[in-house]
Formats: sequence, C-alpha cells, structure tokens
Amino acid sequence: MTDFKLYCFGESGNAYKAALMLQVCGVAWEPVFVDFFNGETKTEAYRGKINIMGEVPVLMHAGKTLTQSGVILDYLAEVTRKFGAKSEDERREIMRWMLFDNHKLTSPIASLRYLVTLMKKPENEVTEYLRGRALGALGVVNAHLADKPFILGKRPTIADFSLCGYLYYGEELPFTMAPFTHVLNWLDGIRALPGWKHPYDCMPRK
Ligand SMILES: N[C@@H](CCC(=O)N[C@@H](CS)C(=O)NCC(=O)O)C(=O)O
Repeated sequence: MTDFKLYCFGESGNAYKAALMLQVCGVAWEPVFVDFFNGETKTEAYRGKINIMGEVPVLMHAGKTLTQSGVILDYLAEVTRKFGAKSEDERREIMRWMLFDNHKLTSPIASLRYLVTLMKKPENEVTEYLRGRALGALGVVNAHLADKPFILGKRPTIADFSLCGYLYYGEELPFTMAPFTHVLNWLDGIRALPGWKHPYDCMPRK
C-alpha cells in the first residue's frame, strides 16, 4: 500500500505529467491501470466513481480525489514542497505556462498522435491543422528556452513537467523534434533529474 494512487495508462502523456512528478519527488506511489483503449473512461462506473470528466490522470491521496494534470501537479508541489512556486510571481508564471500547455501544446500533440500513430488514420486537413498548431506551440517553448535551462529559469518546476508530458514518446510523435534544439536540451535536463523514468517504464500498458 502506498499513499498516492494514480489512475493512468502508459500511452497517456497527461497522466505522465503526474507520474513524472511523483517519480522525481521520490515518493512511493502506485499506478492503477485504466483500460482507455477498451473504453473504460467512457463507462458509467468510471465516470460515476472515479472521474465524471472521463479522463486520466486521477490522483487519490489522503481521502482526496484530484483530476486535471495541472491541479494534480499543483497539489503535489504543495504536499511535497518540491518543484512549486517560491513567490506569487512564480505561481502566476507557472500557471501561465501550464494553461498554455493544456490548450496550445498538449492538446494538438495528443490529438495528432492519437489519430496518426495510435489509430493509424490517414493524413487529412484535420491532421494538417493539428500539426501546424503543435509545431507553432513547440516553437514558442523553444524560443522561451533559448536562454534558460528550465521554464522558470535555473530550477525545474511543475510547469516543466506539464509541458514535457508528450515529448518523450520519440518515434510515436508524428513530426520531427530536430529543429527545436532548445527543447531537446531542456528534455535532457529533465531526464537527468534523479527518479526520472520514461512513461512506459513507470505506467502500465495492456
Ligand atoms: N486536461 C486534462 C486532459 C486529460 C486527458 O485528455 N486525458 C486523456 C488521456 S491522455 C483521457 O483520459 N481521455 C479519455 C477520453 O477522452 O475518453 C488533463 O490535463 O488532465
């Protein structure tokens, strides 16, 4: 038994954001496999008892059930006192990047990978649109990281763990990361943190 239970599955970069935080905080945690590809998140049982939004990640801890990766990261920063804000300005800066991540970076990358790589759908105007949005957002993160190793500067925070959620899936990403050299260096910096694991090495898959 561990204190932290994370409902997740290996292919979920959103769940990985929380799993990575748990890993680098060095806390004991237990993954609970959610069978997304067989429709578990759509079931009444899941929506009724686990998450009405029908999504992973879900974190259970100390009698609380938390959903939305950004909320989970914020909660974990508070209870572990690691990788969080040290001032009100930092708190807002973290929120700014996590909101950008959820809307502009993770959203098109996750949808594009789902369609092209996981569902093997042919390229069309939807995938073209999503790729344009994903590459545009990656360009923003790349420019921001041109003069700093982490999103807030010298130290990693939950903003980094949110933004990197989908970026360690390598060949599963249906675009090349090569032009984003600052992003690649930043990913190396996160990978070097003690406790770091690849998504498929810390979350179960069928
Ligand atoms: N904004 C949410 C996104 C969560 C999300 O989209 N999770 C996906 C897996 S990566 C999911 O569970 N989808 C289930 C579904 O759409 O049925 C977060 O950051 O937690």
